[in-house]
Amino acid sequence: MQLTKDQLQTINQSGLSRHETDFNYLLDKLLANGTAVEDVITRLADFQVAIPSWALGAGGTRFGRFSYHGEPASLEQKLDDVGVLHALTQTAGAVSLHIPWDIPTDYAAVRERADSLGLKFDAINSNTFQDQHGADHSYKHGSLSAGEEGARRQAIEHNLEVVEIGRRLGSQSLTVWLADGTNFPGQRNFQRNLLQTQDSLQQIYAALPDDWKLYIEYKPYEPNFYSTVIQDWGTSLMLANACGDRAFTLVDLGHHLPNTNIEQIVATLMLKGKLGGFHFNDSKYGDDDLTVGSTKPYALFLIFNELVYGMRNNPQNPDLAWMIDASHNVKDPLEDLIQSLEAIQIAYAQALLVDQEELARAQEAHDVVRCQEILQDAYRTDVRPLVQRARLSRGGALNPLHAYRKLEVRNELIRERGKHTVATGL
Ligand code: AOS
Ligand code: ZN
Ligand code: ZN
Repeated sequence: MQLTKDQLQTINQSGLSRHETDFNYLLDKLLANGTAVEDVITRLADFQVAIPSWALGAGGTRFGRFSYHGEPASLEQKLDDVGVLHALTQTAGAVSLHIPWDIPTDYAAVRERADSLGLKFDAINSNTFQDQHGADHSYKHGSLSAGEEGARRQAIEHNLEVVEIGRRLGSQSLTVWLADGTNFPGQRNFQRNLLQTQDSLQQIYAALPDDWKLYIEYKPYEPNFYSTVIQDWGTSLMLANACGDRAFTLVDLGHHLPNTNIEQIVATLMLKGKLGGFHFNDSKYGDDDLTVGSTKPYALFLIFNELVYGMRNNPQNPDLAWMIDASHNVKDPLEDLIQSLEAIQIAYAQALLVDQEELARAQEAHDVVRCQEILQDAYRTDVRPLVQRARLSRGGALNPLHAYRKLEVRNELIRERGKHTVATGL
């Protein structure tokens, strides 16, 4: 299924006059504050977030999975779903694949399909957290950190194959997330595991094409519950430094122990030019992978505030690879992703409204009260008309969720693909 701009324009009609009123009201206020409104809208319109191929079907937990209807069964169908998201939101202009779940059979056809939908291939993901059918070695006791040379070699080679697949699709970065770790004290040797991991990553890094980047994701626990080899941003940064200039740390919002100050991690990494990528989601307890902005929208705003500061002031940090890493157990995956994209755009817009110069002056004067007021003024602004404006400027939907329902996208997908579908992936 493919949505056309004409279809969206027709649906947009009924909401346009309301939008104009809301937009002009906000415009008045922002212009009085000296905000460069056009610039904010351009930045919002340019901001593109990758959709991971594994988030398009229903997720699940180890206790069960409740499937959704009309889920994509092939890589082509996954691209179509991202195409729908992009047509509606104009913010999902990239897809992040996962190998072995998404191995293309016809590369040219896949590239062409993505092209016609306006999609780029962002970071590609390897998988050494599951044993693959017919594999010679098991990852039960580690992959890139494994003591057994055979398992470690197999894991390194898998990553190189993933790079080759990504290269043929036009992707330019590899994300490595390792489940490697232990469940019990004493189970394995911390130092040896870390050294093996460093050596494996260096081998992968050495084989990357010159224009590729390596993103190293960290996570404190799960699936292992006593220790994880790459447990935090410090370990990731250390490994990235041991690899070289094109290796970076990747921050997944759910990969922190409760109350960790993620915005400060972002600031530190950007200052060092080592923040490479970002996985958005939200959580209450752990790596819950819930809809972005559903639980802690203010935290998301504070993170974006540091990202905006970094993007303006840290030329040493490269452009970031943005991705949503979420899982959907009780919602329509596409509706959930639309909500996540909207939450990201809202937080970004709010952060763009922060008057950085005034904040710096208030900080200098130790006016703590004023500092808080400046941040919260921006956070409490209803920026949705700006987000809508950015979307309209690219031919998207005024209200993506409303359009999605009005066009009965899910019913159409069920008609095309059937009711009993199982998406590949997590
Ligand atoms: C796992 O917890 C990580 O968030 C990964 O980024 C990702 O979900 C996984 O690699 C899926 O392939
Ligand atoms: Zn992640
Ligand atoms: Zn995760």
